[in-house]
Amino acid sequence: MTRTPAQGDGSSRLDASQLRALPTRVDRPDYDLASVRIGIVHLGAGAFHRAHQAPCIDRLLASEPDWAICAVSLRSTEVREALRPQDGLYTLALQTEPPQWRVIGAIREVLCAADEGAAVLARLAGPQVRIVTLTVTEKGYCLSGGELDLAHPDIQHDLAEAAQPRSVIGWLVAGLRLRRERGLGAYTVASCDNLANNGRLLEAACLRYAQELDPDLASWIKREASFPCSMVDSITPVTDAALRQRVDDVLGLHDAWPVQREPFTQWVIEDRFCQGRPNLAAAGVIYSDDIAGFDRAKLRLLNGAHSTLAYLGSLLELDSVADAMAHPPLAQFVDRLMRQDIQPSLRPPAGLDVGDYITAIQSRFRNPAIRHRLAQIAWDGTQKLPVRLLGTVADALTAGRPLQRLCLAVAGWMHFVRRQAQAGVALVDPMAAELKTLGQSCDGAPQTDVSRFLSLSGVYGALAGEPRFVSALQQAYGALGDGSGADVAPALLAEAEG
Ligand code: CS2
Repeated sequence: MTRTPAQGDGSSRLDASQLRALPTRVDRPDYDLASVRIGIVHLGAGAFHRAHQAPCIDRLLASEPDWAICAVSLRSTEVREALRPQDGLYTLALQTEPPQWRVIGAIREVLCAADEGAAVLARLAGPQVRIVTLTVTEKGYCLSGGELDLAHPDIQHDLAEAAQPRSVIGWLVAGLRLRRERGLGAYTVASCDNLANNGRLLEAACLRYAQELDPDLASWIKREASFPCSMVDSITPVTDAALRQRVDDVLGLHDAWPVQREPFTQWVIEDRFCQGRPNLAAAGVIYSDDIAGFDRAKLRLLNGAHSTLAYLGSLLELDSVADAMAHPPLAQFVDRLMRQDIQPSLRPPAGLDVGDYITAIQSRFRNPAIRHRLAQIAWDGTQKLPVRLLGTVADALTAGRPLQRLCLAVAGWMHFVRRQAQAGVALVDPMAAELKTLGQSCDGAPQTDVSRFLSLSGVYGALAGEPRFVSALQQAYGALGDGSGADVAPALLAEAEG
């Protein structure tokens, strides 16, 4: 796209003073930035929050000015460096054809907990803050086998230095502790991460940690705070150079960190807010008492299929989700996996037609306007596998349903890890060091390789001792041969047609 003089030369930075002069095709806040107040602290200021929850809140601020956001990165200073000079503003690109552009103003403050801990604590314990939301990914919860891992180095650190925590759990409880000391009410802690039962898991983790610090504090949190469960959905590829360039061209200004997402977005949440909430429904949020029904369907179908495409697609040397969906054996395999293996394990909420839901997910995966890299989805397999695939495996075992397609997906991850480790490619995973050693020690023999992986007890749990699972996994691992495209494609075809 070429720049026109009317759009400026892209050398000035997006900030509040530029809002009025933005090109008309760029949507912008319909409220005065200076007159809204911070009522939400968000932990984990990554692209997903900025593409999903923040735009929702942005829609509400004109009528409910008390709910602007303070976005906190726990470790990295990058988001702060990008957004603070821009008065918290950034561009959201909705990837339709043509894209829709929107400057979001809901984030009125950006902090980094690593070097602005006092400011973060002051916000958390400020009387006007009533909700803390979080997107810190599965690993941010410091869980092992679904419970708080007290041996986790960050939790160990926080238990010793509770006023200067590092972990999400440590920050949430430090804020609550100070509020209690100040005679303020607790806040609602709303997890927006891809974990089944996310609110309950988080509540249990916070209570466990607080119990170690001070049992009275734990009782107070249990009584006063609330931890609604939620299901969040919107495909949000990482920001790439093409997006940055396009945004600068459209704005005629430089935006240091725009974000993008597909047009579809969903946020379903339990209506359990201990200190009130904005009218989220006015921004399209659904309140439901049956989050489990929604999140199981989403995590197992969408995320389970995503991870399957990521590992098997990477072995086939494909690059994006749309490329993987254009690969007939892989697309057919995933369709069967979703309809025949995952669908029977769901308890869909009233009104959800699972067949239509699957069709809609596959068409979102095919969206040609979005380039969602398989490498991004492949991150953090040790955290994602249990939530996305292994629960379905466990249910299939109990119900006596076939396991071979599900095991092919799980074995795809094993081959992926083995090949990356042996090629010297770094894995992005909290267990990367362990996976590297494990992958390097594999020799391609199904029995021994599979038993090496099954020793990752935090990943497989009790499944590692299930003979039917172990033998189906060995078979699937063997069927994928050496994990090269030449071996993977026929294995998929056999399962897609068999
Ligand atoms: C993806 C998710 O990166 C991943 O692992 O599966 O981020 C997915 O795009 C979102 O959950 C969609 O809501």
